Amino acid sequence: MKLIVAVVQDQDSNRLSKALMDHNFRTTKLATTGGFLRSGNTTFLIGTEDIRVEKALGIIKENCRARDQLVSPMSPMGGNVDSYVPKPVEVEVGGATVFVLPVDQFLHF
Ligand code: 2BA
Repeated sequence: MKLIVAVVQDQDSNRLSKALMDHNFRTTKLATTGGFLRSGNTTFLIGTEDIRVEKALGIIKENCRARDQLVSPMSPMGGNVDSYVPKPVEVEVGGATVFVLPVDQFLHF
């Protein structure tokens, strides 16, 4: 058994949730925050048999897309400084960041 941990953008989370459910995957959604942008994203926990991992990854890939997001860099002094007008820079936020972990034990009481 494997645990798939997938960090996705909030905009894709409902569609992904529905697609996974339509294919009988069990999921848990966590409201999370990206360390870099400090904005909300969604983390899915998906426990599944080894033979279904590729299917789950395919569904994640199909339902999540990369988007460009503008970020205002902090001043070199840290925080906001009146004379410092930061120029926003664009970063591409990926469709999904996925980790596949082995599961030692799965208990369901
Ligand atoms: P954030 O940490 O908010 O990062 C959002 C996007 O900002 C990243 O997209 C990347 O394009 C950019 N970025 C992140 N750190 C950067 C840095 N030090 N310098 C320049 N640009 C940087 P993604 O790579 O697609 O990541 C999307 C979200 O997935 C991340 O949101 C974070 O919540 C999660 N994530 C990505 N890699 C991770 C990892 N190795 N471990 C845990 N979570 C991760």
